[in-house]
Amino acid sequence: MPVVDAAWQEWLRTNAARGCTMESMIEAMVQAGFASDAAGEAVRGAFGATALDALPLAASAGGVQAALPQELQGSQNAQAAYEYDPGPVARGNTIRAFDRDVQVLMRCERPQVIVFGNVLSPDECAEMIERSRHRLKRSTIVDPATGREDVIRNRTSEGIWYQRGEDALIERLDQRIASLMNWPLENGEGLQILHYGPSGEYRPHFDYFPPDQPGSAVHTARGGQRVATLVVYLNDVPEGGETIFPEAGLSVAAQQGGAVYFRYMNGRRQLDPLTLHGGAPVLSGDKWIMTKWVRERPYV
Ligand code: PD2
Ligand code: ZN
Repeated sequence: MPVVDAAWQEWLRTNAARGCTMESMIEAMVQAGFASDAAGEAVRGAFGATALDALPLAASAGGVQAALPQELQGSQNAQAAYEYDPGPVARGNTIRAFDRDVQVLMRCERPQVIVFGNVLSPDECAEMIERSRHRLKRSTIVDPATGREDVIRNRTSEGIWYQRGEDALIERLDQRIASLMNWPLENGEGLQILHYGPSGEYRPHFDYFPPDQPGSAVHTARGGQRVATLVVYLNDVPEGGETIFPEAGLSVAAQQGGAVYFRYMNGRRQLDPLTLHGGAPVLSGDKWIMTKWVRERPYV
């Protein structure tokens, strides 16, 4: 069984500060191999053991936080329930995305998640891997308190950013993705390529910037809040490496050219806590992904 070492303590602190529910954190730790009582103890410790010890651990989603006094509720539960308004992605089982027909393989309404096939061709995937392979740098994570990018063990991957439209291939992919996500091209961040080696993972997190954290303002100053994410899989991962949504009990396998889309900000600017997600540990082979995050306003 894993132990609550410095990396796990950091994970507990960061996710408690980001407004994750206790249940989602316990579930993530159990998925990572902890016994449920050990996970419960660690999570309760992160939320402040003395105040919470008296409270029962409810089994249903949101139960623990719903039972808390107002002053102890996480930022997500203190707000009105997230309203699932219609997302921007086109209906249908095949979507014409700029220059390519993309297959819709699965749609989930709560949270809003769509799994696609055939977003990139095998040649395009190979080209993005090859041009990135020798330029990778260890990935960072945003410290919610300061907004600084730090290397931490919650995210064991290496990555590289491409400027929007920086050459013909990137421009074509940016256009295809903007068309698929049905969101203005200029609201997109540059494409990011990430590589995870054996046992590499990205523990559950939110892609949006927590509004109640002082560090978020640094990031939202340009383009506003993140609205949705598209993760494209550039290779088949033989075992592990799924994109997981622990609150929703969803897991998406990494298959070359496929992608997972999820939307977490609605038209009322609410943020959806059910989009807690992570990259499960790679159990064999390695994993390459390409990520597009889109903002509420032009990202210039
Ligand atoms: O590697 C993934 O599957 C993954 C999962 C969740 C990547 C990210 N989030 C991310 O880069 O934000
Ligand atoms: Zn993410």
